Amino acid sequence: MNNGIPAMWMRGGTSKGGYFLADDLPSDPQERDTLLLRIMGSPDPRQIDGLGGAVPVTSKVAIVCRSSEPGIDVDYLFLQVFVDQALVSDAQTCGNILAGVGPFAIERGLVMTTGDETTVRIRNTNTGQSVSARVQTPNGHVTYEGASAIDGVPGTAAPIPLLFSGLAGSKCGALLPTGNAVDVIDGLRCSLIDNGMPTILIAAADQGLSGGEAPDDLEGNEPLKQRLEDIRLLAGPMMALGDVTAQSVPKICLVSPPGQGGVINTRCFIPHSVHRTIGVLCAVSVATACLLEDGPARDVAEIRSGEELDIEHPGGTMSIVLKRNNDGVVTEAGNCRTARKLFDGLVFA
Ligand code: NQM
Repeated sequence: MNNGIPAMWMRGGTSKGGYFLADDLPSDPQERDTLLLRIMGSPDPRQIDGLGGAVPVTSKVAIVCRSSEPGIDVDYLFLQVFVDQALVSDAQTCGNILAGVGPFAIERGLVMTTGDETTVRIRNTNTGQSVSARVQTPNGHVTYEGASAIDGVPGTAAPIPLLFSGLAGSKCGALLPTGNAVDVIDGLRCSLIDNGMPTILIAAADQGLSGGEAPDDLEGNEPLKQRLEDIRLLAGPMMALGDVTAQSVPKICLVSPPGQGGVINTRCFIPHSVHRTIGVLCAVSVATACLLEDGPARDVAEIRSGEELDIEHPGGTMSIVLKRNNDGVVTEAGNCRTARKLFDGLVFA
């Protein structure tokens, strides 16, 4: 390992992290995690001795290999490397880092291009869900340049449309793990939902908030953070996640009426720092909660006709397309991301 480990650093959506071929990392999970902590510089709030960016969304890892699953090109394992704890968790996936998986798989020769656009079929091994990613490949090469903008990232880049299926109950076994659209936890109305990301929805108004607060203000509100963590720890077993003290799921999302023409406004705790935008699958779970018959999201959502739901967040809006069957059940979800190759080389541990 002293000779360096092949790694590609990429921005995927509004996240950033290291992309590795599975064969380039130790197969023993404990050995692998020790190495990844060292590469990221964790535990340390500044990650000064590593490549992590000192916040959860820049301390992420994708491990990719060819898939043995029929109809799937590559398997993607997502790992969250905690910033200030010696913890690496596979308990969640990440739809933002996912945006880089298709380009990475093509760049590493795991998938051949098929024309100006190449569809990469990806299985997320954290959850078993599958997703197809459409990557721009003019002249047989991945291009990162293009005209698509996503809120939370300056400038424009090539679009990478993602289409997810089989999301319901990704970690909790059911879309509504308690069977209810609303549960009351310690006197607070919550929706516990998992359409790709285990998420607890709480009305911002129930915490005496407008929902438009800046992430730094929410992060500085210690009584609020403690209250939300208490709720999260109670919700973990109810969501079939067990003791979630050392897990990055469930996320907590404060919801409020939209203010920018979207469907709903959000502030997400992931789970202890506040997201500057929103996770892709967290947004899918929030969008799905807007369509439930009851709950904090439904109470404030302004649903318009059509399949597209714009989820407002501190950095703008994220558009989620939900496809429903004749019974109104969400069967597929779509979102467009972008990605950028930042660095390809060897990382030393
Ligand atoms: O929900 C952050 C992110 C995410 C997760 C987090 C994500 C998703 O924005 O799909 O992308 O919730 O830890 O990178």
